[in-house]
Amino acid sequence: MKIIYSDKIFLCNEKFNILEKKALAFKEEIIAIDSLETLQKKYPKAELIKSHKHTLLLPSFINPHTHLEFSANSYTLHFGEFLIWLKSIINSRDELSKEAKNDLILEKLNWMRKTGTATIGEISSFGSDLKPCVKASKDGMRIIFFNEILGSNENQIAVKKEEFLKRFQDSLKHKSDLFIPAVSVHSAYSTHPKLAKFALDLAKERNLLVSTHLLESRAENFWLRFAKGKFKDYLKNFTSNPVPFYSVDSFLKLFKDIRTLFTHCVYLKEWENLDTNLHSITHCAFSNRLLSGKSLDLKKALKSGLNIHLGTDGLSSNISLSMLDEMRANLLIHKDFNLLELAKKLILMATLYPAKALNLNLGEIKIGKSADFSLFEVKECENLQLPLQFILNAKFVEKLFIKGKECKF
Ligand code: MCF
Ligand code: FE
Repeated sequence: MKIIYSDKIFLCNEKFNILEKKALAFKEEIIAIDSLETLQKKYPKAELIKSHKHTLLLPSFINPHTHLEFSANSYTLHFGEFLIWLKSIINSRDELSKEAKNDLILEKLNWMRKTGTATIGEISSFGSDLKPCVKASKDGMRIIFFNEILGSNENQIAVKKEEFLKRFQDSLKHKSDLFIPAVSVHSAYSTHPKLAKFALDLAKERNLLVSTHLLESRAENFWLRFAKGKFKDYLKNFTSNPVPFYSVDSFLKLFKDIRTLFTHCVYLKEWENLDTNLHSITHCAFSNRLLSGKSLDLKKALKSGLNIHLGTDGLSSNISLSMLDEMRANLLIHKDFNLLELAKKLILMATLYPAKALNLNLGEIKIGKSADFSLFEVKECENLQLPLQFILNAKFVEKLFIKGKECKF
């Protein structure tokens, strides 16, 4: 048993309660929340963790959408419009993934932990991120490993299935509490229905989490809704008369009864066709600015009752994998919110909401939840201002705990 004291605690419950001068008693899970004195009396043998600084304790961040295999990108990929980016990533993906060796991915994983993230959802395109992700999970980081399937060529279905299955089975060998194999269907424009069905049947059969990219660009919107636009021109390079594999509705139907994280959704209109219990939206503001030319209407999205949470996407469409940087970007773009209210919401969108989306027993400081939390040094500040001031100023953790164990960086 351990006890940790903090000057301030963000519980990250819906009401966003802030505790002052309280302590947690914890093993792998949070056991009690009370004054330090009471907890020390109740658990006299517990080890006391006390910082000499003025601190804020909050659930560690969950970043449910990364692409670590593209971590070597800077200056390589082209931004400003989706198809320009897509062409550049298709041209450079082999070279970029060769550059993103084990050590670079491990460095990024470690940096994420330093910036307060204990859980990630990694979209694995090739499987070259498997080894470092497994290592990180053994060192104390929770990884949801989404094995990606994609391919549009009818003649390559069998090869693609086999290659996906091999990667999935390789990831399954490492399954543990902190390493969770899952499935990613890349997108409606890139994944043949036979491949999508194959991967989603596997997900249903094994009760796996699923992630997919949806309606992120104007080009994709035009393609799925009207079968025209820049996507059509681009696909004409490969087939004489390309047609979309799905309508928005028929794509959404594939995910019926499957716990799925839909990433981007900036052009989504069919809010009511998503399942509020199982479906959620991963909002990647920075990525949308670089690729999509449009931001998510967060007010409208939240009104739909769906779980909307934050993700950074990869360094293929961002300059940082820190959820704090992503929150700062969000503060700037969602101008139709009260700033102090938005700050609280964004912190929940990096803790409680992604935990719910991934069905994990964490993301909140509450008895019975996994002891996944971080401690940041903060300055004296009134509670009303603290969530905003924390987002504006915080960079690195003082301490990070995952399942009750302190991470060594
Ligand atoms: O989320 C962004 C933008 N949308 C789609 N895909 C990716 C993103 N960042 C990386 N990707 C990867 C994707 O997983 O890029 C490749 C896929 O492997 C595109 S290949 C059509
Ligand atoms: Fe992505």
